[in-house]
Amino acid sequence: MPAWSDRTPSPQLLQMARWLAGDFSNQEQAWENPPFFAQIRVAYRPLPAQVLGGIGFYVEQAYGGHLGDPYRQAVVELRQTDSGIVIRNYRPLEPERWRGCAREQADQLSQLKVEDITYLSGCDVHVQQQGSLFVGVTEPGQKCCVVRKGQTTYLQTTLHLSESEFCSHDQGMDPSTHQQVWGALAGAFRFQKVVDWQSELPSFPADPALQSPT
Ligand code: CYC
Repeated sequence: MPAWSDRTPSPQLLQMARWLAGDFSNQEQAWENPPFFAQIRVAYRPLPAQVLGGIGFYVEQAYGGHLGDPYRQAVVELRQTDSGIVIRNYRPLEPERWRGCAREQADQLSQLKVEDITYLSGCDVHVQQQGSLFVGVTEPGQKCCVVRKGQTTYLQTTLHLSESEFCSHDQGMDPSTHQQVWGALAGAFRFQKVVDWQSELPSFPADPALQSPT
């Protein structure tokens, strides 16, 4: 059993968490291609270690200029498995209560409990490291159900994360025709980090076998 199996994250998981921790903007892309890409901000705020017992983030997605009114709030948890990294997706039961916690009210995230969020089954993102890139896709099975404007869809998302960019492409697909119903039509959103929060990631004790007794 590797030393990082439960409490201590693997070096790979920590690397991914450091790259993800921050406030991202696609301003460059929005300027280059205004009809297709609205300006969006995505914040991945590290959660204190005790909230999920590992590495997690509180997420807010909002249109630029409307940061106080996010259109999506989520909690994600990074877990190492034998076959790679898995991102588990959760939704806050009372989103209003946590609004603003990605930025100004981040101190309140220490109050977050597992009882405040619900796990979205079928929505895990499976991640593989490919050189200096983490590549993720929704788990197989087309089970990540998203109802939008009364229409049931399944989510198909892809993620590319490097030190300098976070790219994601969320598409809602029709369960019978497999045609895209919602989401970007012109490819992935391309985000650059505008604020870095990696120093807020919880620190984990080194392998106890390497520590001298106190
Ligand atoms: C939904 N986006 C979702 C969902 C997931 C992700 C799992 C479905 C569950 C939910 O509603 O929370 C995406 N999860 C991810 C990604 C990762 C992950 C990318 C890797 C870290 O773990 N999404 C974008 C664009 C924007 C967008 C910037 C425009 C298309 O990346 C929108 N995502 C968006 C919307 C929904 C969504 C509108 C549906 C929310 C709803 O209506 O319920």
